[in-house]
Amino acid sequence: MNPRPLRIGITCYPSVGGSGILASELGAELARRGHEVHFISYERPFRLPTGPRVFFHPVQVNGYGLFKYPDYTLPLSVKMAEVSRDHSLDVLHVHYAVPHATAALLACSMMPLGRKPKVVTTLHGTDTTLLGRDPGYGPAIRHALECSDAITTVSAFLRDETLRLLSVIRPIEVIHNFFKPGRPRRSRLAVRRELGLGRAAMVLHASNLRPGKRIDLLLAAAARIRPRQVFKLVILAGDSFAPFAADVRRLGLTGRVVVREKVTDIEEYLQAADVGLFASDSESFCLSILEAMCFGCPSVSTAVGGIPEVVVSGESGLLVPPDDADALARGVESLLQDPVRRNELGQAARRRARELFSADVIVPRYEALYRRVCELPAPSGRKRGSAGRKGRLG
Ligand code: GMT
Repeated sequence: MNPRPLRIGITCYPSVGGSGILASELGAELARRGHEVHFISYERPFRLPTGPRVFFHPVQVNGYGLFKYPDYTLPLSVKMAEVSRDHSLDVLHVHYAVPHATAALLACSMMPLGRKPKVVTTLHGTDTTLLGRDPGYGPAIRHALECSDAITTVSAFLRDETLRLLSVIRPIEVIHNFFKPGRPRRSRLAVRRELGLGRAAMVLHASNLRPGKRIDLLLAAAARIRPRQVFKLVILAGDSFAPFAADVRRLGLTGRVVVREKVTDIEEYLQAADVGLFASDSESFCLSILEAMCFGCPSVSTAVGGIPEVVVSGESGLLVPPDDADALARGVESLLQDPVRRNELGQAARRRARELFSADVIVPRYEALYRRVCELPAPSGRKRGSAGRKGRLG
């Protein structure tokens, strides 16, 4: 007998950012698998598709005159409790601990006994590595984690950092991120034409441009790639690129850097990319590298945080030490000069993405986790708590 579908509440940051993208994709995949998914946030997540069994519940934030800072946590918790009650949610799955995990616990304490949903908290990165160190946040994050019914992290690196920085004594399950590429609507040629690439190779960077992405280092590396005329750096920016325009001019990169801001049809650009370039100084996973891998595009990246779990250097991409513009530039040059090797790394990257970080591998792990915390039977043919393949790295 097939077990009943689940009713899952998901809260994430709806703005451009890996945690919101992952949460949206997960919600869409869960709905496709027959579950009912309720997104609760201040805005509809930007990559959340419309479709059956996907609902969005906006949280209204009021700026009362008395408040110097508007409060989001309380109205979020009230909305979480309301949706949990009205839709008999089994699980509240919060992405990024602050303030979502605290709001979920508060919501549960507003619910009558026997009707409280289980709380699953997924840590994505700076909720541990930055806020976890902050004495104004750390104790509240630790408390929320200790009180969650399950904790997951998107990499083993982030699990270890969470144990180290927050001294959490609960088990933490590593469930890596996944990406399910959509079908590009335009051809590779049409996109290359739009970008004005001519015969140049396309070096791709996609990020929200936050300080940790080290756009300064990225541009410095691009300025050292020789010969210059063989490539263009295409930056898919989740935020305004204007603050970096002067650096582009100063480094003599005008005409070599093409920027597209707030792109939603990312697949169109990914299919056209030859090499990814990432200069981050901290990254729990780096979803953008995985997105490129799915299109057979190998990346040159700094070997920081969880990135070595995503890319095996020399096999499915190239990793170089952090803060080293020369090493990044040499890495890109080596792949531009050797299309055969570039293609081999790209194919290996695509295989690795499919085998370890695809929706078919990762989503069943979340389903199994939900059923486990809810003490519901697993689908027949699978052992309880072990649904889905455990990734080699899991
Ligand atoms: O933690 C953050 O800085 C925000 C977050 C986001 O929403 O973009 O990024 C993190 O989560 C992504 C999805 O799991 C990961 O791919 C990013 O590596 C991670 N960022 C950091 O760890 C700095």
